[in-house]
Parts: sequence; C-alpha cells; structure tokens
Amino acid sequence: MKIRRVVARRIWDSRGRPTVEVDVTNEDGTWGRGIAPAGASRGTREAVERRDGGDRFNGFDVQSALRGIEGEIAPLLLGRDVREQAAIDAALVALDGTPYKSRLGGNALVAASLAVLHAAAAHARLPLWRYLAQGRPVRLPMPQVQVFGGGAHAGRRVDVQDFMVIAIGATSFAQALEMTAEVYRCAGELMAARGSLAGVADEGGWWPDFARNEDALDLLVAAIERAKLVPGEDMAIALDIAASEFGSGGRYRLGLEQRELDSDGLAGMLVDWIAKYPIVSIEDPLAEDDEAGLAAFTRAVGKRVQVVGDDYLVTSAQRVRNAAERGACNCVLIKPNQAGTVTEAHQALLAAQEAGFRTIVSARSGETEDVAIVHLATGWDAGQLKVGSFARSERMAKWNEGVRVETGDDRPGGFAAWT
Ligand code: 2PG
Ligand code: MG
Repeated sequence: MKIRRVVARRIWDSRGRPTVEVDVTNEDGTWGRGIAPAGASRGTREAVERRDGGDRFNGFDVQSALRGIEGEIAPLLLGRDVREQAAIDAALVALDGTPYKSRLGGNALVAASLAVLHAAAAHARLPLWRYLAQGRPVRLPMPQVQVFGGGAHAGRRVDVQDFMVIAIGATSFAQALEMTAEVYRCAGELMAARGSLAGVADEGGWWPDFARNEDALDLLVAAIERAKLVPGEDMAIALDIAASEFGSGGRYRLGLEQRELDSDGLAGMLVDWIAKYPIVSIEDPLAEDDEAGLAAFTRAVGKRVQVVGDDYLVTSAQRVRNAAERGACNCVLIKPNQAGTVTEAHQALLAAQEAGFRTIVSARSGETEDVAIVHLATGWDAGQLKVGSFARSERMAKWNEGVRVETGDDRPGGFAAWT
C-alpha cells in the first residue's frame, strides 16, 4: 500500500511549546498521525531536536524541522509501501546522515516514523498494538506512575526527578490504575494537611515542597498506607534519580541538602533508601558518564531492584549491549524519540530482551494527546509503561488508552503482573 500524501504541521505540547506533527495518508485513504514528544532531562547521546533558536517562543519553534519534512522527508516517503517500516526508517536515518539526527531533527524523524507506523496499522485495519504484536501473545504493561515530580520538571525544587509507585499487587491494568488513583489522591491530602499543597509539576505529580529528598519517600509510604494498601506488598516505590542532571565526572551536588557526594556516596545513599523503603526500581541512579558507578551499583543491588538506564542507554541497541557486557543496569527505558525512529527503538528493546534486561516504554515530560506509546508497550510486550503522573490530560489520555485496550473486543491475552 503506497503512501500518497504527507502533511506536517506545528502543534503545541503539554508545556505550551511548539512540536512537530506528521500525517501520512495511503492510496486507499487510510492514514496515520505521529507527534514528537520532548524531554527536559535529556541524555547527551539522544537524537537531537531540530529547533529554530532565536527569540521566538524562546527558540523552541520548529519551522526548520517542518521545512525539512516538506522538502526532504515527504519526497522520500511518497510512493513507498507503508508496511516497510524498517526500510523506511533506515532510509530516514540515511537521509539525515548525522550521528544524532541533528540535520533533519529527531523530532521530525520520530513524528514521520510514527505516522508511517500508524498508517500501516490503519491500512491493516488493526489496533496499533495488534499490528505490532504480529500474532505473538502480548500483555498490557504494568504502569509506573509519578506521585511527586522534581528535578528538571519542578524547577529543581528537589533533586530527585520522579517519585513513582508501581502497583505490584495488581492483577490487571485497570486495578493498577485504581490503586494508583487512591495513592495519588491520598498523597495530595497529606500535602494539604501539612500545608504544602502547591499545584503540580510538569508531568502532573504533586509539587515537591520538601526540605529533604527523603521526606518525599516518607510521604509516599504514608500515602500508600492512607490508601489502605500495604507498602511493599500492594504498592511499591520506583525512583528516577536522573543523576546526570546534578552530577558529572563522579561528583554529585544535591542542591536541596547543600551537600556534594562522590559516586560511592550517592550510591550508598540510595542503598540506604532501598533498605529503608519499599523501593523496587531505580532509574539513572548515577550519571550517564559514570559507567563504573552504574556497574558497581547494579552489582550491589541488581538482584533486589530494577536498575534502569535512561540517559545512559538512550534507547540505543548498541549501548544496551555494551551495558550488558559491563554489568551496568538490568533494565532499559525505551523512548522512541531518543532513538529517532520506531525501528531503532524496537531494536533497543529487542537487544534488552536478548540481554535479559527488563524493558519500560516511556513518555517524555513534554507530551501531547498522542497515545502511541501505550500501543508500543503492549504490542512489543515491554512489560512496563511510564507515562508521568495521574493528572493532566496528556498523561490521562495514555492511561485511559490502556483501559480501552484492556476492555476492547479485541484485547491482549493478559497483564504483565510484577514478579
Ligand atoms: C525521564 C523523562 C520522563 P524527560 O527522565 O525519564 O520522566 O523525563 O522527558 O524530561 O527526559
Ligand atoms: Mg529518566
């Protein structure tokens, strides 16, 4: 089925910033839409966004990315068979020709790549997750949901970026959301009771008005109990330290607590937290340039907790293989726009599965109504999904899509319960 039309336009993301949207229409009239999300805490080896710079919209406009789609990407796509995702993505990568997609922009590429994917599923008249599953048995993912947002998503009010929960006792996607909804609400009530309820951060998590990073952990445990759930049995804690944001060269500066730690010091603090709190997952515990630290941390706690690589692995199959060899991390965060194309993101996920790593498909802090990642997480049987918090419609759209997939006439065989 040949691609007949490609249209690109500027739309606006959840931070009110410009982003790229691409529509791809097939000769039979079926079509698909891809939208580029945007990160705030980014790895240095991610696909680079093409932004205009200058004063307009603080430099975030995407007119140059749109021109690249109209002038180069659309001519490449027109007339190609929409079902040939891998060949199309390889052609897009070659067309860009730079290591980090800086010429045409990772934002232009990922929107085009996702639009092709959606158009192919529409042509096949299949839900996206089923098109991706290609007949293999797949499961709805376990949600990882933010309760407090910090770091780059909250003006660095606290150092740790994501304080999240995982409904480890849930046996369905719907039940995981029910449990999470109660914990999120209870956390807000507790913040209100201590006089520190002050709106939400970029991904909808409660504003982290705390004197110490650890205070957020105490409040999370209290919120789980207030929701009449058992910490560590029904509901566990997951953290994204996003350590590259406050450390490099083996030095880490905790701004909130006015102290500086070396790699061992930060790792030691996290090991203490793991002993004290029901933590089952820690993302980017150390900075992307601290490979030795990541390997040592994984050796120390990798049997007990999931050690997730985000900035360090940047959704790269090659980097996942390298990390597996060095024993750094045991889980990868998969963000399609870090890679730049759907195929590269899928290759990173496959490399992780091959290496025995767990996988989490993840949204970005700058999001839209696009729900594609729910389908990627399900259709690729990733096992876990990270979308931000339990508020703001760019987040809820994704959780709600998971509910629809789970209750549809055509639905996956199961749910990826926590093990
Ligand atoms: C992360 C993401 C999502 P950002 O670090 O995992 O929370 O943040 O999109 O800003 O990189
Ligand atoms: Mg992260």
